[in-house]
Amino acid sequence: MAVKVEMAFTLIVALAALPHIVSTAAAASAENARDARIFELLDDDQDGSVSMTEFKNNQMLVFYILDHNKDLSLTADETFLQPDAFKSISGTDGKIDTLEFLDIVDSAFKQADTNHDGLLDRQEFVALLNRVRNR
Ligand SMILES: [Ca+2]
Ligand SMILES: [Ca+2]
Ligand SMILES: [Ca+2]
Repeated sequence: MAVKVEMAFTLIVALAALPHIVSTAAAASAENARDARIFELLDDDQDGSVSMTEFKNNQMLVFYILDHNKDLSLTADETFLQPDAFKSISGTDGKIDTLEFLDIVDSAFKQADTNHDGLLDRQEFVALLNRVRNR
C-alpha cells in the first residue's frame, strides 16, 4: 500500500472519530460500539452501507472543522499529522487544499472497498479501522 494512502487512512479514521474523542472518553471495551457509531455517522441515509458521496460529504465536514482559519486549506498546525505524512499529502506548498484532501479521501475509499462495489459495508469499514490501528 502506498505511504500516501496509509496516511490517508490514519487521517480519515482519526477524523471520523474526532467528535467521539471529544465527547466521550471511550474505554477500549467500548471500541466496537464506537466503531458502530462512527459507521452510522457516515451512513447518512442509514441503508447499511457508506457510499462514496456519503464518505466524501462527511470528510469535507471534518475538513471545515479542522480548518480553523477558514481559508479552505489545512496547514500542518491544523492537523495532527507527522511532518512527513503531512508533506506527502500537501506537496511542497505546505497546505492541503480541498482537491488534495478529496484525492486522498477518494484513494482511501477505493482501498477500503475491497469487493469493489462502490460501497463500504460494515465489514469493510471495520477492516479499515483495524488496519489503521494495527499499523
Ligand atoms: Ca448509505
Ligand atoms: Ca486553514
Ligand atoms: Ca464494498
